[in-house]
Amino acid sequence: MNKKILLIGGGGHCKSVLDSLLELKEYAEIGIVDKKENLGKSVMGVPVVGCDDDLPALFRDGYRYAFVTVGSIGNPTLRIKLFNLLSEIGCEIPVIIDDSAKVSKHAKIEQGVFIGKRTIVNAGALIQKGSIINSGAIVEHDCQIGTFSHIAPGAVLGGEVVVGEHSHVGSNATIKQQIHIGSNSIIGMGSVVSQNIDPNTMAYGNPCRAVKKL
Ligand code: JB3
Repeated sequence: MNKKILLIGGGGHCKSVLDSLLELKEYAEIGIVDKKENLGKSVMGVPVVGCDDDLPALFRDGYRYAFVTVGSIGNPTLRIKLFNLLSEIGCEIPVIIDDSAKVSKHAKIEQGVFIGKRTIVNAGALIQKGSIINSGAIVEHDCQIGTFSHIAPGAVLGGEVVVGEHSHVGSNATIKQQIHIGSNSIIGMGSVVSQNIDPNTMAYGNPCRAVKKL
């Protein structure tokens, strides 16, 4: 085991990912990349080894793997920018799945996806690149989660739900089977969604209703 990995962003979401990663024992060395002012600090005992400008040099130093650990609550722009930067440098961007998650062998999980503690991802689901399935979320059979979306803690998606790219489903929201949530949309926490939600829409409540265009 001589694999080295960088986690990009050393805040709250990094702690969630790091906790899973440390349990997996897959990497010999872990380093964090954050803003310049955080150089020399550490997160859960893991050092901040550089900032974004240092990424090419760190790659040459043997950090061949990297993972975006900046989270997103409704705006994934920074996650996307950092993911693209890692791809340009040539870093291998893995999938990180907490060992308490139950992910079907018949689900497809693309690169850069984080699947947190006590989640369920059932057969036939497709989780596209850069998405976050956060602690305790349930993504039922045949769901599709678009790129860089975030299914927040405890959200429940019934079978064949489709979430477009760059969208956010808030904590404890419940989405009825076969519902489509458009791209770039935000579903407020605790919402109960039984009708399709358009792209670029913020919606919340029970029943969930569109409240503004984004
Ligand atoms: O709700 C949950 C369970 N998790 C939330 C997660 C999904 O999103 C969490 O509670 C937060 O709301 C949020 O986590 P995140 O993105 O880690 O936010 P924060 O705790 O504010 O930490 C952001 C970190 O990214 C800080 O350490 C910043 O210095 C760092 N950062 C900001 N911009 C950056 C950049 N790091 C790098 N490498 N490059 C940047 O451009």
